[in-house]
Amino acid sequence: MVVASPTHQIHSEKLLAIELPTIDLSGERSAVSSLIVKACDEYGFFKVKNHGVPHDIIAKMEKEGFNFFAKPFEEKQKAELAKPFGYGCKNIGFKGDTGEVEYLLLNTNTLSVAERSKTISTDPANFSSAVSAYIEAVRELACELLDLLAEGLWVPDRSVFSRLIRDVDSDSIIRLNHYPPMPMLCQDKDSSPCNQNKVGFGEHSDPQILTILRSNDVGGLQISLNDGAWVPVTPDPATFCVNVGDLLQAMTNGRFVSVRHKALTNSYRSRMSMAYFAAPPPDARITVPPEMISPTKPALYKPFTWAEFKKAAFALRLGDSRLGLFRME
Ligand code: GA4
Repeated sequence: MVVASPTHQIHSEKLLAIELPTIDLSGERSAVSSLIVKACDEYGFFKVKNHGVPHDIIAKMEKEGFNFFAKPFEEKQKAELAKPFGYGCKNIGFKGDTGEVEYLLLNTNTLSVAERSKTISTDPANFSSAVSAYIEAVRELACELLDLLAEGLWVPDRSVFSRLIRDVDSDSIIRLNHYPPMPMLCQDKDSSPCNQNKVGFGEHSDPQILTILRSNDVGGLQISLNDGAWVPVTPDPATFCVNVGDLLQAMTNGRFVSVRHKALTNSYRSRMSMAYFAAPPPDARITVPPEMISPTKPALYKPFTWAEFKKAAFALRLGDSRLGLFRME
């Protein structure tokens, strides 16, 4: 059992530190799949190690990211946000949300990455090959995790979830978030910091199926547990942090919950995270495997397509909950 150990409490916000489950993917398959299901049941968030994504692929991607964010603002703006893809600074989505973050949002389609690279890098071929290699490796990891999930849930159609991601029309995206250092505004008398870390990316859940996140060694990610406590996630560049998205909540008939999370800036150091959001093709119908519906667990959500869900997500604010719109009456 994972035990929550209170470390510090800052002002009125309850802040606990727990270690999320770290799952070793090199373990025995059926044990690994049970651990993943358990982590999704208990937290909706977990870390994976021995994940099979080669270190040099991650390192190249990270280097390209840092090189890009180190450029002067005017240069970065050349990769202008052709909504929704490209470079964005502080503005999130279309409904007025903001945060202390700059980012690059890219479609995972190889041709589109190659085209976009021309405005992002002075060496577009290099940028595009780093991004494509990263996308391919992380997609493989996402599919493997989804297959393990199906196995752990005893769904006979083992590729029921991963098939959506492998589809050539999959709408998966990749996002590099850079949180520049933001000095804290105050320090209380016993010199423990006041809760002045700025919000880099506000509280939200991810709309897609699964998110695979990797960050440098600077913390900032916090997840919300169901009792309302915010839990900082210890950064670990050697692992990927995985979380359930809204669609996986719908596809498991509400068994797994897409957990709300946020990212705060650090006072002294830059945080950079790279998130792969695994999504189905726009016209894919989001349904629940029949084994997950029973007279005692009737269908919670109406069937809908990813395009319909995405439209609803973009019409709402970042922190709004969207699945409620698709609940059965
Ligand atoms: C959250 C997850 C991904 O970063 C993202 C975000 C998207 C955006 O930044 O454009 C959204 C946000 C995210 C959820 C609700 C909508 C859409 C901003 C926003 C207000 C790229 C995504 O797919 O959904």
